[in-house]
Amino acid sequence: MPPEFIPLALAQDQDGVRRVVLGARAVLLRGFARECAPELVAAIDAIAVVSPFRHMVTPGGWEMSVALTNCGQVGWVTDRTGYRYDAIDPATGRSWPAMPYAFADLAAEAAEAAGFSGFRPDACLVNRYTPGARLSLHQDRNERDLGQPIVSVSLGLPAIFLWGAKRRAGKVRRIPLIHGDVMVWGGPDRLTFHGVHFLAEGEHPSTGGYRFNFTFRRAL
Ligand code: MD3
Ligand code: FE
Repeated sequence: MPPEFIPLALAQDQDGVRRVVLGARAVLLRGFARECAPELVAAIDAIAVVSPFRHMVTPGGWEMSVALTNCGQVGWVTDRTGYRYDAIDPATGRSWPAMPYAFADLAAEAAEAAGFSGFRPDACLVNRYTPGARLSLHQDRNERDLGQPIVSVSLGLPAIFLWGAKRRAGKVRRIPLIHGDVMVWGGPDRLTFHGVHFLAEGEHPSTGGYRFNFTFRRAL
C-alpha cells in the first residue's frame, strides 16, 4: 500500500466529512458543498451575464453537447486548433469574470480535506449539462503543473461519473454524483481517464433542468 493512501483511509469521517475513497489520491466528499450551493447557483448567473454559456467545437470538429463558460484569470477553451487556457473569452473578446473569493475558498477547503494543502486555483471551468448531454472519456492535461490537484463541484441534476484508468481502454467505474458533491483528484490519479454518462431527464429544485459542474484548476 502506498504511504499516501494511509492518511486518507484513517481520516475517513473523522472531521464530519463523508469520504468515498476512489484511489490513492482521489476522493469524493459527499455533500461538501451542499450548504454553499445556493451561493454557487447565484454566482453561475452572474458569471453567465459576463461570459455566456456556449457550445464549443473540439479539434476534431464536433460540437460539445455540454455548454461551458469560465471564471478566473484564465479559462479552458477548445476550437479547431486545439485545447488551451486563454485569458480572453473568445466569445466576447474580453477577460473572463473574476473568480469569486468564496469559490477559491471552497476549493482550497475541499483540497485540504482531501490532503492537498495550499491549493490556489486560477481557473474555474463551469460545465452545464441538459438531459442527453455527456462528456466522453478524456484526460485533463492542459495545466502547466500536473502535480496540482483538481477540485470539482456538482450541482443540480444527478449524473453518473465515469472513472476509468490511466489508459483509455481500461476498466471504467460508474459513480453517482448528486447536488453538493465535491471530488478532489491529484498525485498519481491526476491523469485518470474520466467522463460523464448521458444526463437523464429530470427537474431539480435549485437548478431546474440542468446539471452544473465547476472544476477548479491551477492552470498557470
Ligand atoms: C479526474 N468535468 O471539465 S468533474 C472536465 O462533471 C470534467 O463536468 C466532469 O471532466 C463534469 O474536465 C467531471 C471531475 C473531474 C475533473 C477533472 C479530473 C475528474 C477528474 C481530472 C483528472 C482526473
Ligand atoms: Fe475532465
